[in-house]
Amino acid sequence: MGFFFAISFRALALGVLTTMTFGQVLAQNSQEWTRLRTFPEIPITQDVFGGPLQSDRDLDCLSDDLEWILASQFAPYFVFDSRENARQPNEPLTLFQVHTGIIRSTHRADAIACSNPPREIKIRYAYLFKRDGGYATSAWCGDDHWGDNTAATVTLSITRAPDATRGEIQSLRLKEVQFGSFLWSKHAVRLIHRFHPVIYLSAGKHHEFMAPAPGGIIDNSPYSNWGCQDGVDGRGVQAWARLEDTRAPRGLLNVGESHAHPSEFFVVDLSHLGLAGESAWGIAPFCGGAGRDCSQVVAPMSQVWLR
Ligand SMILES: [Ca+2]
Repeated sequence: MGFFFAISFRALALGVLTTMTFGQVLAQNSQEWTRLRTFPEIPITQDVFGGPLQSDRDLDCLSDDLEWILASQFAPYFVFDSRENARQPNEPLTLFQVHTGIIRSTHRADAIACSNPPREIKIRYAYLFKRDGGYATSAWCGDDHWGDNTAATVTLSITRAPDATRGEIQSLRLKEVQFGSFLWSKHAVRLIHRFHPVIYLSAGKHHEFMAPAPGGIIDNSPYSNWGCQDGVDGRGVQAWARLEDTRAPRGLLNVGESHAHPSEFFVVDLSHLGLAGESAWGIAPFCGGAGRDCSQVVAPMSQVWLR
């Protein structure tokens, strides 16, 4: 249980949105601001999969409380460009999904329903803005519009106990970090406080990068074919992904699984979170709450999530 208490405390501590300067963060955490090559295993000392149905409302064999703890442990840290032109106070709104790939049978006893754990768990973070501000540092590229949803995915590999007979596992290890055009370990990712990927967001477009650009400008954005400039100087606002909100069901921004996300327990209607008329599982283009004025160029929220 020690592991879980420790992680819970950390999760609570990280639930606060902070805005520190680049220099402050570097000064406090310089030894941890590293380019990742290997990653320590996290030992697990109790059963993870299975458990009572009432603690697993999205029917994926993982306790919904543990989903939040895992998501908090790897929650990203955002670094904006100093020329950002569209970020509203407290943005982005970060929703999360912890996905096992299992659909739990509700017709069998608990231990049997989840007796075949997956090899990995994927955590997806979707960060939402009311507006995309366009290529803020580009002379000839615009492309601003209502609504902006972008995602990052952390994959954890699972080691099962040699004598596992039910849902016990032995440890978790970070296997992959993916966002935008980038994938660790193919590309170097930066971590803060050991576990949290740092995501650099370009000015206006909020395109994702694993490091700031030399001189603050990327001449040929990897996110378009038009030679647009992405501004990525890493000298703007910094903010933790905040996975809790008192306006959300159970106070958490968990969206659940595609096959089960009852709205008493998971985020569905985003109107309560400042995005009028939007749903975390919406099938219409995401418009950042703008309704009819939307140009409908952004993917529906339902396409953001793993299934
Ligand atoms: Ca669950």
